[in-house]
Amino acid sequence: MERQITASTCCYCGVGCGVLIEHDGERIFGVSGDPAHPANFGKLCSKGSTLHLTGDLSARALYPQLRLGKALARGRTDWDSALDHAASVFAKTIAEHGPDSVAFYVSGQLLTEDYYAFNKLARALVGTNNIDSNSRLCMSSAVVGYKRSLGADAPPCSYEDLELSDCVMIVGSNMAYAHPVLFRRLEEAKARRPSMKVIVIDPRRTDTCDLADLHLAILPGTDVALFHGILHLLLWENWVDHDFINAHTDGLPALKQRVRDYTPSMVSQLCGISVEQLEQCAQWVGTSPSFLSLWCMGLNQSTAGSAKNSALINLHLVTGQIGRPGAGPFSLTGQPNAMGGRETGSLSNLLPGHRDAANAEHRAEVAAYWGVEQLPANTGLTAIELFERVASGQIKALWIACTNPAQSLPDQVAVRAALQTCPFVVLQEAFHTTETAAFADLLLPAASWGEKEGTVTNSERRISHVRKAVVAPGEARSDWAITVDFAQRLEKHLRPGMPSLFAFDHPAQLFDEFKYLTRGRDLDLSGISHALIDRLGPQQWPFPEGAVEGTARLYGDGKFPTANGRAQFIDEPYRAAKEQRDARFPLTLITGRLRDQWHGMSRTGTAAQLFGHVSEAVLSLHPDELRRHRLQPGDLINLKSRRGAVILPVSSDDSVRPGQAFLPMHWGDRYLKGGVNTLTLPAFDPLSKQPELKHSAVRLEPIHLPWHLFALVEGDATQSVQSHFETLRPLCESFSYVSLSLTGRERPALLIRAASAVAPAPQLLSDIDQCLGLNEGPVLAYDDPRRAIGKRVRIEHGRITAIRLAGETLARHWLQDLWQEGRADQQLRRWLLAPLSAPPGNANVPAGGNKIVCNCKNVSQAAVCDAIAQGQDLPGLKTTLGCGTQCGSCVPEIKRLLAAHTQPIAVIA
Ligand SMILES: Nc1nc2c(c(=O)[nH]1)N[C@H]1C(S)=C(S)[C@@H](COP(=O)(O)OP(=O)(O)OC[C@H]3O[C@@H](n4cnc5c(=O)[nH]c(N)nc54)[C@H](O)[C@@H]3O)O[C@H]1N2
Ligand SMILES: Nc1nc2c(c(=O)[nH]1)N[C@H]1C(S)=C(S)[C@@H](COP(=O)(O)OP(=O)(O)OC[C@H]3O[C@@H](n4cnc5c(=O)[nH]c(N)nc54)[C@H](O)[C@@H]3O)O[C@H]1N2
Ligand code: SF4
Ligand SMILES: [Mo]
Repeated sequence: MERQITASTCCYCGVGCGVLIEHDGERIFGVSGDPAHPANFGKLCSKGSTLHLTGDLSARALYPQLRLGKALARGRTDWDSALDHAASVFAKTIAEHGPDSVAFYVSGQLLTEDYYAFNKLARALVGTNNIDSNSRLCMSSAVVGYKRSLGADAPPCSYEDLELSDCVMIVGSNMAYAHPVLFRRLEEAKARRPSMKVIVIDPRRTDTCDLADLHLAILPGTDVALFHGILHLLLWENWVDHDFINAHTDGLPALKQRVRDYTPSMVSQLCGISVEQLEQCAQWVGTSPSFLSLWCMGLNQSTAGSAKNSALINLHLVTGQIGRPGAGPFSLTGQPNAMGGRETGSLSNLLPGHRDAANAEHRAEVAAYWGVEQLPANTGLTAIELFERVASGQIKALWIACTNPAQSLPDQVAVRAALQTCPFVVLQEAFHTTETAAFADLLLPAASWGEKEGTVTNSERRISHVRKAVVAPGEARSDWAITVDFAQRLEKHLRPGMPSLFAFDHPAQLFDEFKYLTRGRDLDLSGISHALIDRLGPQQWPFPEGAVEGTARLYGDGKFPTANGRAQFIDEPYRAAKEQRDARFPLTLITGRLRDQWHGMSRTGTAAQLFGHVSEAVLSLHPDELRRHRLQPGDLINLKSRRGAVILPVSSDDSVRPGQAFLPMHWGDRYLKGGVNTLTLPAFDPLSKQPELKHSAVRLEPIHLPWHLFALVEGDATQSVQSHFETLRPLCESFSYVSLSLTGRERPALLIRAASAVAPAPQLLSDIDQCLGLNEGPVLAYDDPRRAIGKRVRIEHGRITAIRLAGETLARHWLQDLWQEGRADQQLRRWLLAPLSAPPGNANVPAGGNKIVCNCKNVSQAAVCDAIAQGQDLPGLKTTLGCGTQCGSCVPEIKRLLAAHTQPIAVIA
């Protein structure tokens, strides 16, 4: 087929950018930003613009696979056998143990049509409310916040409001990394109108702070105290909108009583900021003509997540800063279709159309629409509770789709044990490589981005059409189709002879059935269809039938979807995070995102160039903390929490405050033995049930692992990097520290670092060598078994293609540089054949300077620093090096390097 362009939507974050996919119907060649899409107007970030480089076929799930016993390996099967088997196991389980003995755990990365099919399957056919989504880890506190304060789960703002606002408060959001294109829009707006005030509230000094007029580095978990402290000052200074309060709100008197105690001095102490900073913040919030807040996981992922959301919305209500251009409480959604999940009611406590499962009237409405007698009244399980019930044996069949719980849920030791004991685990996945895949009894290959059709709703309530460009690889099928096919088979067991509830042949039919469940409700989107979006472009709800355009802003008339039409001030006390640091666990571990990786990295982890920015799992600590623990950057430590331990290197990073540590959430067990969520705790918010993934108490323990391994192997036509990954990762299991990543750009390679207390059995090393291609052929080797030192390098056509150092790995940076430069000179050969472990000369500089700052133009930190040292400014750097000229994701970091030029910068080793 000829090359063509299909307009679709990026599959990563909730900004929901439009992408143009260049393809030939079978392969995708490139992506670019869609200039016509109102979320991004042609821009893409470093992740969106590299979509075509991800998704290596050898990592994809291609065929259904089934195993008939936990001890057995999965074997290939066909779709009919797979789904018939699943239907009979589910039917038998339901017959023997009731509908609440099965559960569905789904994802904000499903499309609205997929979500709707799953929800109908669980509630109408199976008759259980046990359907929850990874949005429980992500947005559920925002859902509670909006519903309690404003009456409905609807972010009332538009992206345009970021550009129109006079004061933007970014709290618990690192939008420079997590919502980059929106951050670009904010950067441009502030450049045009420097009087706009930007406040960032984050314990860490993130790249987002680059735009901040004021950064409040509050102590983790103290947001409610801060918001109450701001409210105290707003009331004291009379920076409030009495008319709005009187006409449109309830509940201020009780809250006033409460915040009387949140004096500036008390709040400044609790939050670890100065009184002046607090006052400045309150003044801008209270006196700016328009005030907008943007927030994300720093508020939601907390045992006080609901209270944090409400306390922030209180500030908007007291100032009347809602329903106007540039104003409002604007929750940024994480996943591309976090909103669609909420609209279709795919959290256990919800029902389609922003209804509640606990509300009998709501249940009756939906049951009538679906043509079933009733919907289940039993309370459904939320994510954490659901996995607890899997562990205790109550859930006997679990269907997981489009999420990787063996990586992303907290308290992984317990989660993996639960998955291991569950009699029947189905996993509907696009990639066979995920941590959860190991636990699947039935693996169903799903079509993924570029291969499937449906809709998603972004943070500003805008519904976009996700269009299919290419055919899915192997036998992978669209999620809605898998779900509908399974449901039809299950119906034969559960509703024999009755008309099907799942007569869908196309995702547009699912959308059309769903949309009438929103009619007359706050989110009424009954006027939207796939065809309408194709005609008019992506639209914001509410968009009732007969409307000609969507709705940019809610609550402009001061009427709220509550019983009496008034918004509600919510009065909640400040409660500290569940796990406080103490003498035994003296550090607070914060987790969060990296710029160029997506969650468990099943997709981004297939593109070597996305490791250029951060190459491996390291724990970030303030330099004082390193000194206190007598650590050097790069030293391995044992990081322990009350639930588990992970061994990894430390780095010096003064963007983290002393007493805290930061670890990216991406590194699961595949990349870092144990994975980050071995450490995190399952405690959750009492209302939203969202777990506190952001904070856990940890300590550093010294660890002595004198035996080290370093390996690098290039992928080639016979063996891709991914297949090297799959064969080598299990071989490393016996080492104490294991870290895998990719490196390179044109020639991607797998990198392995490992360490253990003693040298492994020679057989293991020889097995590893065999997988690395270092057991035969053009290999130079030196082994000193007495000192347990071994080095092997494969040289083909004058270039290094594989490296393995064992015992000591002092020469790894030098060798990696030689590999990268494609050099294999006499010096290397001499070194290889000598009993030396250190590299020749003083070549052993840490690879910190190799860090790629600009991924689009492949510009390293070293190159940027050199140019800065020669006097270049930002425009100069852009002209000479090209960095920051494409997606712009690296501009905040370049500005930081420029600012740090006068003082030494912290290099991550
Ligand atoms: N590059 C990239 N982008 C993504 C994703 C990704 O995986 N990679 N995932 C998407 C998803 S699903 C989500 S949910 C979003 C998440 O987007 P964000 O929430 O913006 O990202 P995080 O890094 O998880 O957390 C944000 C910040 O919260 C801060 N924080 C921690 N504790 C507190 C606290 O107590 N109070 C305050 N005020 N701040 C605190 C952290 O230091 C961190 O900088 O990103 C989306 N975008
Ligand atoms: N410590 C810590 N843990 C966290 C967080 C944190 O900040 N800190 N953040 C939490 C948050 S906010 C979130 S959203 C979660 C995310 O956690 P997960 O949901 O586990 O994250 P992903 O890796 O995106 O999982 C999505 C899976 O779907 C697969 N997939 C991709 N496309 C398709 C498709 O079209 N169909 C199907 N069926 N599968 C597909 C991908 O290969 C991937 O394995 O992590 C949570 N965990
Ligand atoms: S900001 Fe980046 S990751 Fe998010 S939708 Fe846009 S291109 Fe995709
Ligand atoms: Mo998320």
